[in-house]
Amino acid sequence: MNIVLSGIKPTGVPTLGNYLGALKNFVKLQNEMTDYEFFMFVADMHAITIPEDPKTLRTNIKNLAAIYLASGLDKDRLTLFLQSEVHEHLELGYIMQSITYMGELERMTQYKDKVAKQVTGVTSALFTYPALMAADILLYDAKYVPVGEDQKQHLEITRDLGNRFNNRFGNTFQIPEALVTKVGAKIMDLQDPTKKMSKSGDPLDKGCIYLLEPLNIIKKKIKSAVTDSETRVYYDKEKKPGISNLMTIYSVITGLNYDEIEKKYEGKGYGDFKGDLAEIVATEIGGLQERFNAIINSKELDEILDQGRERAEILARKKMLKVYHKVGLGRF
Ligand code: ATP
Ligand code: LTN
Repeated sequence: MNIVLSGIKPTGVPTLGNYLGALKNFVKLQNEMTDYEFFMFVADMHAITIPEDPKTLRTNIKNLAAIYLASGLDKDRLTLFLQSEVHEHLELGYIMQSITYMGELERMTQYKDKVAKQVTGVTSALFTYPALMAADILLYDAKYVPVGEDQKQHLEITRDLGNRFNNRFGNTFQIPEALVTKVGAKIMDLQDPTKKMSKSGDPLDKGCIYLLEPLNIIKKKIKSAVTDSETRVYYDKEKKPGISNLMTIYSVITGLNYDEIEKKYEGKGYGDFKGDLAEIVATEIGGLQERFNAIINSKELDEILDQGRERAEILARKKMLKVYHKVGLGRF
């Protein structure tokens, strides 16, 4: 059976950007692609590429696993697991590093952005991160990888590495494809719509909506989102990035396209639009929070993660035996 796979790092509390750009899309695909197997993991090994407090990390890991389920994924058709519990990710990550060139890694924009922000203490794991990400995907022969736009470059390097390995050692990996949605692939910060809404930014950022924060705060953040001085609601990403970003959020949640939203708000101002959007987002996130609260301290969450690990391990072990053999490692 073909596999659709994705992962999110447990750095900070997931945002509305993660939900609309990745999680919601994943749920939609799961409902549509009934003859595919779905793998979703918590990319905890990726989280420690930047300094993380152990206690906070553990909480974030558990919360993220519960958020996956609360966002509407069907647990009966899902293999949900923690990256750190399936050791083969690191094994294959190292093999991938052995065929990755320094120059390729130096070109990665996510790395360059993080380095630009961090200045000191940049780790070698942050630099080699794309090799581990390639391993996450190739290990299971995933066919499709739904991600936001920011991850497209990492998918490209994954494809390059898969092809390189196949050419050098013989056919071993399926070459994956990124699945990026047209609308919602990049939700911007509500206070600075030129910047991606990001969970590892400033936790007090008024422009970032966190999935687990109180609904009244979420509403307030939407109502105080930065917009231009015009009042007519219409989409123009270049000239009106603020209102266009809000329209994207509106569109992904309600399913209305930009034209339909423009019509709906003809003759009305930003105030009406923002007020409605605040309610729409609060209802959507409110539902997620209810499901989250029901699952976060249940035994079920642990059971689902155990089953997920077992299923993932079977495929991962089999693939690694093949890889070691192809590369010439071990005593054969
Ligand atoms: P960090 O800030 O820690 O780098 P992040 O918020 O960018 O994290 P990731 O763990 O890197 O989140 O991403 C998880 C998934 O969410 C990826 O598929 C990514 O493309 C998607 N995603 C992240 N931020 C956004 C956003 N603002 N809009 C749409 N999709 C997003
Ligand atoms: N690098 C991704 C998270 C991630 C991922 C993956 C996504 C790690 N491994 C494998 C899809 C498939 C990120 O920063 N969003």
